Amino acid sequence: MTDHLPLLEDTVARLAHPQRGILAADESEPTITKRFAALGIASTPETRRAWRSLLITTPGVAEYLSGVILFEETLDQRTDDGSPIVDALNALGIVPGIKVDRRTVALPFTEGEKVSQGLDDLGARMAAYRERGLRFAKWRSTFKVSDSLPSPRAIHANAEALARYAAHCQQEGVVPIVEPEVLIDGDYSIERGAEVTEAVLHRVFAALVEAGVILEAMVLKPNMVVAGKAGGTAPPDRVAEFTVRTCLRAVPAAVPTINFLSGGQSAAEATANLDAINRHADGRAPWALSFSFARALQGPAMAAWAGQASNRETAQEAFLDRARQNARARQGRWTPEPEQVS
Ligand code: 5MM
Repeated sequence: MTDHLPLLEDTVARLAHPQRGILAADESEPTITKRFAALGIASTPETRRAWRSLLITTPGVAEYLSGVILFEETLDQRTDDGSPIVDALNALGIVPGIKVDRRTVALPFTEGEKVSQGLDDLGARMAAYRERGLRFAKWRSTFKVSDSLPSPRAIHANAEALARYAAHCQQEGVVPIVEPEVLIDGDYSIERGAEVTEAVLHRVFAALVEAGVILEAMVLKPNMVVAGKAGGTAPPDRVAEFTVRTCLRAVPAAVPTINFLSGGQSAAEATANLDAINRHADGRAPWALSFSFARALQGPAMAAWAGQASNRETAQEAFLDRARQNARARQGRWTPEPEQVS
């Protein structure tokens, strides 16, 4: 049990805000470097700071964001006007959080499957994060799909790690975002994506319950159920049908909010699918169904920015636009933008 229940309840209620979602700005250095490199942007502490400052200081964006997940490096960085980034988020009423899993390593006796690291000293790290004003954390585990993968061994190892992480968080008054990601890579069908996602979620929730995690004080961040990238694109109504069915089968009603990752879908696809999920779930979902996107929120804005200070305003407009569209989609109230006539 934890002495921090009121804090946990307050945080999760703020994160589950009915018109908002979460921005994932927690790419580790190798990941942000890859995203920048694709656009010819150098990855340095200063370019990473400038980018993340641009995002969170976008005028009006607080209307659409309940929380922002940060990467450790950002905790010591400041916005362009000199405010510590955590303080700037708090001033905007956006809950600051932190990614705490560390690099993945190969899991022995599997076909190259991975397990996320970072459990050593996590209790102490969590207490320090709470002292710094961080109210939630995030841990991601990934699952590769083939006809025979993920193996029961990989599902079990990652579910255990997610559960131990979540328990450490709650013991220290930090809300855990639990992120089991069935990867989009591969040529699998949407039916196979549903089968794997359901198996993973069942095992993750069994581990969370065994570890004593308070389901009412967590956020689930899963993949939407889609076909593999090389398996053809399923239309939004199919994605919605399989995603809602899978969640109804595997996610306890005590969980307040499910915030999907975008996982390599285009920004437009992720929004259309989130909207379809909310429309399909209307009246039968016990949880909020929102977003915790990185690429699907940041992608168009990062391309517009291209590392140039002179593009800052255009990039902020693009970011605000994605945030606004996803906030509509998380209410099932999104309408596609009319085609631009040139
Ligand atoms: C799946 O990645 C998470 C959501 O991002 P997308 O919406 O782009 O799929 C994201 O929060 C991710 O966990 C972080 O960017 C950290 O990733 P790395 O690869 O750096 O651990």
